[in-house]
Amino acid sequence: MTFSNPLYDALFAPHIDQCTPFLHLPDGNSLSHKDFLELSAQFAHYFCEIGLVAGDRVAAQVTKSPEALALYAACVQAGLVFLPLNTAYTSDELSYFIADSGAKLLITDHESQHDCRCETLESLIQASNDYPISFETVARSEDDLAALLYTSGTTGRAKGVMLSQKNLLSNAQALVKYWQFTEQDVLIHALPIFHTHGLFVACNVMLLAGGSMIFMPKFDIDTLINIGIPEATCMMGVPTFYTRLLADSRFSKELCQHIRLFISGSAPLLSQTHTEFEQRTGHRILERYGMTETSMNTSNPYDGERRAGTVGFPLPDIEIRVADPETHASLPNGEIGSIEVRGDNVFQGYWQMPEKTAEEFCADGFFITGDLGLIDERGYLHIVGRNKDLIISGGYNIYPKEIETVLDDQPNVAESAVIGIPHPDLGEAAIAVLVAQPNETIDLEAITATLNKSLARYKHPRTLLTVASLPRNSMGKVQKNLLRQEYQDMFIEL
Ligand code: MLC
Ligand code: AMP
Repeated sequence: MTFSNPLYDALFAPHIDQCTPFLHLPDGNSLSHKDFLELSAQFAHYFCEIGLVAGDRVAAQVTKSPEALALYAACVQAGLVFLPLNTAYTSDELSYFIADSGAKLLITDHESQHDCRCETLESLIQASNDYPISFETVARSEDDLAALLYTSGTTGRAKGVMLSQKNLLSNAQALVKYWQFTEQDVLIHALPIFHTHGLFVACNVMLLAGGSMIFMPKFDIDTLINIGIPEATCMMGVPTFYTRLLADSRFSKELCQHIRLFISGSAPLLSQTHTEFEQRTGHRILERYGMTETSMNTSNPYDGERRAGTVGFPLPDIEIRVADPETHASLPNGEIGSIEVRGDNVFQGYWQMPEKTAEEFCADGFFITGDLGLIDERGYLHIVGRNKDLIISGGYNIYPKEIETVLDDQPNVAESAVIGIPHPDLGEAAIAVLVAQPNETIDLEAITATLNKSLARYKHPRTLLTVASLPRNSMGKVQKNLLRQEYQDMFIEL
C-alpha cells in the first residue's frame, strides 16, 4: 500500500467518519473522532489560507484542550511541522524558539508579539469556523518532518529535535503492539501535550489503537480519583503521578478494578514506589525509557516480569547497546557504560546544528543518549546515572548550565552551581549555590526577579544559598557530587 502522508493516514484518517468518543472531557462532554477531525481539517484550511506551505513550522504555546490537540492533527494533515511549546516558557524563551525555528506562525492563549505572524487560539477557531470540514491531505514522505521539539543541553542553546513521520509512526506502532492497546482502551491523559510523553506516547498510541482518552487539563488528584481511575483502562504518567496517588488514602485496589495497565516514564521510578503500588493495588507499574530525540527505546514486558528499578528490553526493531564511552564498543552484560540506540525511532538531527548532531551520533549510526546504564544477566536495561548534567524534576528536564548562565550574569555573583537533590514529590528539585564577588553581597530578591523574566518557573531553583566558595577538584572542576551530598536532606523529612 502506498501512503500519501503516512502519519496522517495511519493515525487520523481511519477515524474520519467515526462517531465514537475520542476525548472525554472533565465537564462530562465528549468529542468524537469525527468532530475532532472536522475541527482539525478546518484548522488545516486556515493554515493554507494564510499561505503556509508544506515544511513550514507552526509554533503553539497553548493551554491543553481538544482544540490545542487539533492543531497537531491539522499540522500533520497540512504537511506542516508542529512545534509545541511549554506553557511555562517566558516571552524571552519563546523569542529564541521562534527565531531559531523560523516559525511562520505562533499560536498562543493571549495576544503576543514575536517575529512571525501571531494568532490566539480563540481567533484561529473563529476564523476557521466557516471552512469546510474536510481537507485534502498534503502528501508527505516518511522522512519529511512532522514535529520540532526543543530540548536544552548541557552546553549552549536549546536544540530543535527534528522528528520525521517515520520516527513518530514507527514508535506508535511498536508501542501499540507491545502494550497491547486496542480500541477498547480508555487512557487517563493528565500529562501536558507539549512533550514527547503526553503528545506522542499517549496521543499517537491512542489514535493508532482507536481508543479514547479522559483528557484532563492537568494532573489533578481529585479528578483522577473521582473520574479518571474508575472509568479508565490505563494510565501513563511520570513517577510523581504515582507517588501522589499513593499518598492519597482514597486510592485503593477497588478504584482500579477496570485498569489493565499503569505505565511510568520520563524519570526514574523508585523501586519503593513500584513495591508500594503493587501492595496497594495489585498492579505492577510498567516502566519504560525514552527521550525527546528517540521517543521510546525500551520497555518492561507486558506479559513477562516487570522488574522494579529497570526499564526493560529494547522495543522491537530498536537496537540498544551499553558501550564504552570512548570507543563505543559494546560492553559485556553487567558493566556500566553509555546507553546508545539505533532504529527508525531515532530523530533526524538537531535543527540547523549539523556539528551538534554529528557529536551525538557514532559512526555506525547509534545515537549517544547521555544516559549511563547496564544490561543485567536477564537482558533488562538499568539506568544507573547520566553522563550529562541534567536534573529531572517531576518529569521536566532542567539543565543546570542554562540556570547557571543566568545566575553568573547577576550583579555581585562570582559563580554559581545548580544541583538536583532528592525531593519527595518531584523526585529531584533544583537548588542554586552562589558565591559572591569578594567583599560584596548578593541581592537574592533581585535575582529572583530576573529569573522570573528569563526562565520558566519550573526551572527556578527552589532555594538560593550563598557560600564562601564552591568545592573543586585538583583540575579546578566544581565537585557537584559533594554539593549534592551536603544538601541531600534539604527536602526530605527526617
Ligand atoms: C510544576 N512546577 C514544577 C514542576 N511542575 N516545578 C518543578 N518541577 C516540576 N515538574 C512548579 C510551577 O512552576 C509552580 O511554581 C508550582 O510548581 C505549582 O505548579 P502546578 O502546575 O500547580 O504544579 P503541579 O500540577 O503540581 O505539577 C506537577 C506535575 C507536572 C508533576 C503534575 O510538572 C507534570 O505534569 N509533569 C509532567 C512533565 C512531563 O510531561 N514530562 C515528560 C517529558 S518527555 P510556582 O512557584 O509558580 O508556585 C520525556 C521523555 C520521556 O521526558 O521519556 O517521556
Ligand atoms: P527528555 O530530554 O525530556 O526527552 O528526557 C529524556 C531523559 O529522561 C532521558 O535521557 C533519561 O535521562 C530520562 N528518562 C526517561 N525515562 C526514564 C526512566 N524510565 N528512568 C530514568 N530516566 C528516564
